[in-house]
Amino acid sequence: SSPDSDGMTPELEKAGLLNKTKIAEGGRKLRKNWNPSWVVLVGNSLMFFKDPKTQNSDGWKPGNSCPESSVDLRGAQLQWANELSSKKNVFKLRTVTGNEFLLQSDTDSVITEWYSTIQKVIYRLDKE
Ligand code: I3P
Repeated sequence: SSPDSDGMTPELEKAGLLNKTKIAEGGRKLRKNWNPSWVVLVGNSLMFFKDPKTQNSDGWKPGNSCPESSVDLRGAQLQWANELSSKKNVFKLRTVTGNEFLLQSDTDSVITEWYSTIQKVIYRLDKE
């Protein structure tokens, strides 16, 4: 049987390595601290894992390790934000709770794919 034969496990949309910094918590501005993060988009959630080396690229294994943090994409806002960084290919994700993250990749195709995939999930949730 498939790993999701009960239909209860949310679908893995995308996973990969991005540079990440949180820039606001509950609307309060934070000091930037860029770090590589293993980012996993599953169901309505974007999850950030600390150590990319403990993850495998071909899948998301629940119980493998604990996400460092998790973002609910319902009502979230996504926008390109190259003016907010000296780095290229930066977008900003803002949650309904006022948490803001910058995500970045030096590879153009990687960041555009992440942007459109996250945007698709946000649109889907808006319509529900
Ligand atoms: C910050 C660090 C960040 C930089 C940020 C600096 O300095 O260099 O990488 O953001 O610029 O303030 P520090 O390590 O002393 O905190 P970018 O790489 O995104 O440009 P900023 O203050 O203009 O956001």
